[in-house]
Amino acid sequence: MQKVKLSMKNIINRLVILVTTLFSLIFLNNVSFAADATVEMLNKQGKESMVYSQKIVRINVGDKVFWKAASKGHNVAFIKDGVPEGIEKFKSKYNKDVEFKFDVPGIYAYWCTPHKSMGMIGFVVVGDNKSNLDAIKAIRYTGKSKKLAPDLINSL
Ligand SMILES: [Cu+2]
Repeated sequence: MQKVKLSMKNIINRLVILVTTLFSLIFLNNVSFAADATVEMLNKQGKESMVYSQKIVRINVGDKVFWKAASKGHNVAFIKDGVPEGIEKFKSKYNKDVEFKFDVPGIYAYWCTPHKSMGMIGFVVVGDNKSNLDAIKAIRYTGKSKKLAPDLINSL
């Protein structure tokens, strides 16, 4: 009986070590610059509705962001004057997964076209470059997004 208990304890201990190792590997990967990032478009996350799963994403130059259409009725649209100079207009289709490769450093502000005044806004910071921060601050948000934007922009 005692022996069985001990070996069970052993197995559990080994499992704990394994899980902890896996967790720290995943965690460390996220803390250092992730190669790519995934953002989910959601109807609900916690107490928030109409929301991107991550409001701020930091990536390296040349990295891709993947937006997953986890809920229906959303898209990703770069905000006019909310992206580095020379970046073309970008607007994805509703209900579709979409990916964008960020080759120019700077801040990219985007929103969901039908929910842009409901707080469905997001930012991508590429190459830790905030040279267009003034332009980002000048974006005219409306509704709930107007309340959310200042804190987000301050934490870019
Ligand atoms: Cu939306």
